[in-house]
Amino acid sequence: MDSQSVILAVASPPGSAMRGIVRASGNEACRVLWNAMDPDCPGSIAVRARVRGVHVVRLRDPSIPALAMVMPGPTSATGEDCAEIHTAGNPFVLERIMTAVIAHSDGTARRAHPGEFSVRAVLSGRMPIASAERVAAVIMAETDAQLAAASMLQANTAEQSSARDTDEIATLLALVEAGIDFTDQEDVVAIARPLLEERVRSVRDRIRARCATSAGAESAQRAARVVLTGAPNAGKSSLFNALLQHTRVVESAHRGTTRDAIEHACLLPGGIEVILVDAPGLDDAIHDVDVLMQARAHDAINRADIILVCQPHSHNPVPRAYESPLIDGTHALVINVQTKCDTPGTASTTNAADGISTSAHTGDGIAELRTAIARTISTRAPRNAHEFTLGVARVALLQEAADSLDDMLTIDAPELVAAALRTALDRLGEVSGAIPPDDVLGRLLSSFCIGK
Ligand SMILES: Nc1nc2c(ncn2[C@@H]2O[C@H](COP(=O)(O)OP(=O)(O)OP(=O)(O)O)[C@@H](O)[C@H]2O)c(=O)[nH]1
Ligand SMILES: [Mg+2]
Repeated sequence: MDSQSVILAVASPPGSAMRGIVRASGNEACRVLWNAMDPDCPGSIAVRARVRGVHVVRLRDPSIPALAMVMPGPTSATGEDCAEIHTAGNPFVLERIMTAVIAHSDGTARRAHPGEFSVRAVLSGRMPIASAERVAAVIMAETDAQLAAASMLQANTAEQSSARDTDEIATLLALVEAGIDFTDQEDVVAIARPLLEERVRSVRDRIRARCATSAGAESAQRAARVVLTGAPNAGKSSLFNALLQHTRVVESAHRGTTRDAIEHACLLPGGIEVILVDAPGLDDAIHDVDVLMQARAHDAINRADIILVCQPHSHNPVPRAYESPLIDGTHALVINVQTKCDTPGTASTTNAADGISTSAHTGDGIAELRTAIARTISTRAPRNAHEFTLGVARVALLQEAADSLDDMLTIDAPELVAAALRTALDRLGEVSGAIPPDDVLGRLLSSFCIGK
């Protein structure tokens, strides 16, 4: 990761507003921003001299007045010199400023990657990794439940639990190393293998339990996958298009038209974005190509957060629910949908037990179904506060620590046992807030937006 460049980003929200902000961080940040200003104006000279505070300046291109805010390192948010230009919140003007600043920087400045300001803050020790994850979770939150979950990312709880495990592994490592170093001395007894295994198993189980209760954190931070399933010809593709409010997939009277899972982002009431997935109809596979189709359908269901079980509206007074062991076996939430409710001879009902009645042809029930999906997502609350005490990046580190302890249990050579314990110790050290390696930052980066 390049940490020398001055990084630049528009740090105000997209679109027009009263005020727009161009943010810069890096040890040359003040000089780089000064390059884009009228050099003789007193405010610009103060910027160039890295004088902390707010200065009135005039930009060169476009020639407009602006405010420049200077926050010299190491006490700035990123630990480096930070400077901002505050001006009219016009996206075109902000882009012109970005381009001009980069053009006049002699290669010193470049656009920031998503989350790069926060990464620099973590690397300089100005922000613990747990806080960075909290920022990421707040940015990604789309519902009240997710916002509540983000505020539950309690660094201290995670750090306290891992400190106990870290102590135990450090003790075991010391005992194993004592065995290696002093086996020729009578008064130093290496830890007996059965006792070592018992203690390692119990730390590993504690770590795995924490990973399991934190698994909800990831799903709270990404768009939910809403998968349409049911028998061939049930009207899934037509419903998919109706929910999207434009024709995206082929619908036809021919059974088995949809042969692959097709996904598309869909905006629901309340501004909730989901990934809508149209899948092949569930059927007994006969031909080779059908086997592949069914595999795609199964995979889509397994990855679903919400399943729309589609069944054509029944002429019978009590319709039999569509059944599939595959659907029964998932953790996804199920919404039953009765399709084709416009078919002659059927009465339209919106009964929770029978499912929501819809017609892709007349549009009946589509708004209700969109609202029902949005409501289901909003109530997809964390089951308890412990689920959200860790962020995604740290859960991955805990899993690596537990894997390393698993490896240790299969190894006999004391040197390799010590190496496996040390790996577990390192991973736990990273969880408790030591400088994280690049790949952990990479995971964080991918979930941030530019300017943070
Ligand atoms: N009357 C009526 N017909 C519908 C409705 N929705 C779908 N159909 C018809 O039902 C047939 C199957 O529709 P599709 O949407 O392609 O069904 P599907 O479930 O995607 O089918 P496969 O991809 O083969 O599994 C088509 O002839 C559609 O015109 C509806 O709301 N009302
Ligand atoms: Mg289809």
